Amino acid sequence: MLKDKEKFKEMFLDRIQTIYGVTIEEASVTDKYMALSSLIRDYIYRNWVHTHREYDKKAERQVYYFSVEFLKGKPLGNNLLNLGLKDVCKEALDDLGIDLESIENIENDVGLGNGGLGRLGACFLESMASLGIPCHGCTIRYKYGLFKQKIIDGYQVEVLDNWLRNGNPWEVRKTDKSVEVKFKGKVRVNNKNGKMAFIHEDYESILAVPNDMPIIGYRNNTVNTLRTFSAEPKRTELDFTLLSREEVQKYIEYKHSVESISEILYPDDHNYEGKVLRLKQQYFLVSAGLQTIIRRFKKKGGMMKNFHEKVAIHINDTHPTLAIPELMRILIDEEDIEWDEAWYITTNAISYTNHTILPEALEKWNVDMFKGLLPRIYMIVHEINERFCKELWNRYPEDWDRIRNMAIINNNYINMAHLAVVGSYSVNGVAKVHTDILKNQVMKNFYDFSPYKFNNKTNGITHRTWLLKANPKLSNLITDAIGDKWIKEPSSLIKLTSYSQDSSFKENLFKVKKHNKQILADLIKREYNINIDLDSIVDVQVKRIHEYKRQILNVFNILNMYYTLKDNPDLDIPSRTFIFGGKAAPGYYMAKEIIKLINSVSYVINKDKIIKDKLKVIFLENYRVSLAERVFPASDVSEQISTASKEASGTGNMKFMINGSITMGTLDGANIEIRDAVGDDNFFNFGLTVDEVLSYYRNGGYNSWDVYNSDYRVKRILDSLIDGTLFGEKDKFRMIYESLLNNNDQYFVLKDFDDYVKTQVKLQERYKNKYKWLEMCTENIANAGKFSSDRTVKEYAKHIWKVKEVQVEK
Ligand code: GL9
Repeated sequence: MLKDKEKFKEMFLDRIQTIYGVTIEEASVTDKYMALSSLIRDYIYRNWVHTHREYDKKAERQVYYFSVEFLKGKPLGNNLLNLGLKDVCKEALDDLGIDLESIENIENDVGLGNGGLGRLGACFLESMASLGIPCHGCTIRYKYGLFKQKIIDGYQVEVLDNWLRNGNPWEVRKTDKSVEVKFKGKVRVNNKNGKMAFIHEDYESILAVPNDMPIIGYRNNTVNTLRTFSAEPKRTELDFTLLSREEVQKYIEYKHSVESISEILYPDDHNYEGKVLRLKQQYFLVSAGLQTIIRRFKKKGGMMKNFHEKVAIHINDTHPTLAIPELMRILIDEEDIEWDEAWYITTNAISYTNHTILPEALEKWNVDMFKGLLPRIYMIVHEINERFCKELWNRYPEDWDRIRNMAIINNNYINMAHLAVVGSYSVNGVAKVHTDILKNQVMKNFYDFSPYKFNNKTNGITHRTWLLKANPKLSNLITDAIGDKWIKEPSSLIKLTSYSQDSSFKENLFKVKKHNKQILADLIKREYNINIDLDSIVDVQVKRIHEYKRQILNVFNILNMYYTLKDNPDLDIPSRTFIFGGKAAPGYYMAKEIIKLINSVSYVINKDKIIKDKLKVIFLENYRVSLAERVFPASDVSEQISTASKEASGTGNMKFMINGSITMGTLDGANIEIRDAVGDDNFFNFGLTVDEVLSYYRNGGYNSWDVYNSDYRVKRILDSLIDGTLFGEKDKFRMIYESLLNNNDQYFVLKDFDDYVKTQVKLQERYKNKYKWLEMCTENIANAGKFSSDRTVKEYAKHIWKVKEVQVEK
């Protein structure tokens, strides 16, 4: 019914009036947004229920994807697109004098994630819904998503992201499906007829209330679910008049402590902090998730001994690893199943993805803290460890070093990655090189012990969000050339290869890029009052700010260009626009200094008339999914310059590629596979390789002072960080200076500098040949199909989860 414009208008107007009690003239943009979104949500409701019924009937196995992060962005536009309602909605609203874009703009990003890992989860959910893979996302309904970033005086300032302030029109609260999660207390062991029973007593009880958000497949009647849990006190309707002051006080404390569990998303990426609240969040998620899954499974007549055959539990990184002991607990304590059988079911239900090898990100929980919070779960982890170590002993008698090295509990800490590997049937990395590093270095012992568990699943992105939605002009151009099959089958983008020599296609591609640059330029003008040259090379590095991602290297190249231009303002080079965006973890001082450095460089360069506007540097405030959708389509160059071996995969690299940007990159993560796909001629590669970096690390690094002393450019740049010549203040960026020189440049910034600069010069030369450049763009788009998350999730479904696609009929 919504497919008809007149009907659409009628229903929309009706909703505004009945729900918000206002006329269309009186309605605020928020009223209109709420009305529109809730209208769409109700419209899909039948398909939503129907999808789940079809899954129960037809699916042999269903997937539950556990992740503490899902970075969705704004749902409205995606939902309209996937339902095929975008055009009719726009036309209907136009008739009413309402601009759809302004409604989309006021929607809050669903920012329940930090970066790549959380965004990957969101891409996977979209792809799975679009393919009809029976998958349900499970996460925490954080009251505040990732902080909003303000830049004040060049520094990052964090502001709470109160994304639920106006309510969330997409979610449906399922109070009746709430479950109880238990913390603290004691475990009493009962010996019943020679059988042990474990009774958890004096615990603190918390209610986990599910809220479901629809994940709408692309024009296939399928609506999957993202279930988010909020933590709430068990007793809500208290009669305070009957309570003493102390009791009221105690209740309020209890309420706060409960609610704090689902209050904030930890804003740290790649950084593990042993905070008890985080452990609470992790257990809260897996316990609530598993309980609702099992309840539904049994209600549908499932037998627990077959649980693993019907249910696949996937843990996205180690954060939900407690799913392993929690499933054991439920099977043993509640379902009365013996250890061995419970272990069989658990280790055939659970699979695990590792997303990083950075040691600072690997979770290790202090035993005493863990025991206090989760006494019964600790007993189970302890037992898993005992049994595992025995097994190791049988296999490697007397090899104590190895056993200690592989143990789950060691030195009073619980190693969550070890628990994840031991308790799951599949362990995958997220790009070939990352999986190789896991197998041959970081988890070598585990790979030797159980090689059959390890496999690679190179990441992907949903091309429907990142191309079809974000870049409609390019999508139309592609469809005009090769038809629209690529929307459902992204591998058919390869047909564009034959257009790489077609000058009219390339001319159009050029126009599309320029159009997208104009949109971004307008935004930059509006927000920062900076003019950017549409003919300049738009060179972009957007991602979390981190030393290993080496924003500093990018800045150093810019400073080098700046000095070169100052020395010779008439140099014949294409003008360049360097764009940065990204958040720093609030407690990560170095990352915050890097933001200040970028802003300071931007300030100095943008106002310098001598270089004749040949260089512009912009730091985009509050980089997030919805802003990213403006950035990728407008970019020419994609900066993917992490220290080789550090970036497990990267996914921004893929979003750039599919929008026709050329990668300037190290051979790290999925960059390697991108280069293999497009070929050396269509990729600018520089820097140390993984093997070289690892070999340096084994031999204690290198001496960065040597580079300082031998390369006058490096010396000049580094000196300017502290001598006051550029930034007007002595010692301004001493912290960065020290990390590169006296702390030995852990990330090889200075080591890779020369090659990076040379490769940037090569890129500039190549840009001068417009058609050659456009040929490269075309090749990149043509080969981006394999980096669609459709490909990735199909691999997960086939090789890890063993689930089949289900077609949902109308
Ligand atoms: C990450 C890796 O660092 C990325 O290289 C990878 O692409 C993504 C998704 O697999 O996972 N691991 C990780 O902890 N983060 C990643 O981006 N961090 C954040 O999500 C902030």
